[in-house]
Amino acid sequence: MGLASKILEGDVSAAAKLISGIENNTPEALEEMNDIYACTGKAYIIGVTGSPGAGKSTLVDNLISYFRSKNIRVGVVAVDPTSAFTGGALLGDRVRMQKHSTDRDVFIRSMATRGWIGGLARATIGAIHVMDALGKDIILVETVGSGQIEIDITKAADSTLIVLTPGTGDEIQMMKAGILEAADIFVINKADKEGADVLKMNLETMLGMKTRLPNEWQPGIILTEAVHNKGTKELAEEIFRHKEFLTASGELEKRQKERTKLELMETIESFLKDSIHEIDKGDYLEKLVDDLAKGRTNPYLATLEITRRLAKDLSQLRSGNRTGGKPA
Ligand SMILES: Nc1nc2c(ncn2[C@@H]2O[C@H](COP(=O)(O)OP(=O)(O)OP(=O)(O)O)[C@@H](O)[C@H]2O)c(=O)[nH]1
Ligand SMILES: [Mg+2]
Repeated sequence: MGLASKILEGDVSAAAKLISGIENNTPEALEEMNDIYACTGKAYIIGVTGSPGAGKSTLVDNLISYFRSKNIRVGVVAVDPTSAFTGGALLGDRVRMQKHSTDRDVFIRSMATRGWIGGLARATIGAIHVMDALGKDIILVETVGSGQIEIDITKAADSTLIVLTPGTGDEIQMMKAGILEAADIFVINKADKEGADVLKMNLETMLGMKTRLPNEWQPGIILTEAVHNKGTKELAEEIFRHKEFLTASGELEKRQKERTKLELMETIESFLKDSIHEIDKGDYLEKLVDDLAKGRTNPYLATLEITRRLAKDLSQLRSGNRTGGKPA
């Protein structure tokens, strides 16, 4: 039996294997994804982003417990694209979420991304699909909010939570990076620290400056003390309120469409990148680079030549010369 059918029967180790296959971009993984795809699209996806150490994992841990108390099955993808924090964060996540490790209705996966930025959004969406097919109702995606990748990943979520902490000036950095725009719900964590009220006021002012249509979602601001499990219920209720809003307004469908588009673009992009490296098993490219160095061609002419060659390869693929093909 293939991984896909095992996953559809709830096999956790098959799910873990397929996620590794997606990370490594194997042709088998692409085929398995094709097999599970029809059984995805049911889970609700919650993105949790914020600065390193803001308390995202602690919050996620609290939310897992809350959802489990409602008998909701939970998946978690913890993504860390910043290599400097990887070791600590992954270890931290494992320790923090360990209490759920014996619960078979909780599936947690950390994405080891040191030096591996390309394809991150693709692999994350892939992992989401696998967890969805595994029968998870809610999937939480934790990312460090530092740049473009997070903006892409927030596009993949149905509800995006931005976690801020008092006295750090995070909100200014995130506003500059355009991350605040992506928030559906603001979480002010570490509300036990001084400055939570000031941060709340600042956020309200920032939000007040934005003109919204009457039927547009107004991001809520929830205060939490994740280490003391305070504010979890309020946060979960705000997430459900947002979910209802999205469903009633038809926005949920739009977000799902946006996610599919991102997935398609990422998949095609990595397919093409791989195909370029596949051309003539690398030899062709090396010769071209030699020609470039010797001034016999230039990057523009070479690009035209490569794309023509690629088009030829791909048309052969379409006519069945290469079955299966290279994965995305
Ligand atoms: N004082 C205080 N500390 C907190 C609170 N929530 C979390 N912390 C602490 O903040 C530290 C970081 O928490 P994490 O949950 O690992 O934060 P994170 O955002 O997941 O961190 P990275 O994944 O490394 O970016 C831990 O020592 C937590 O105990 C809170 O409400 N108040
Ligand atoms: Mg974390």
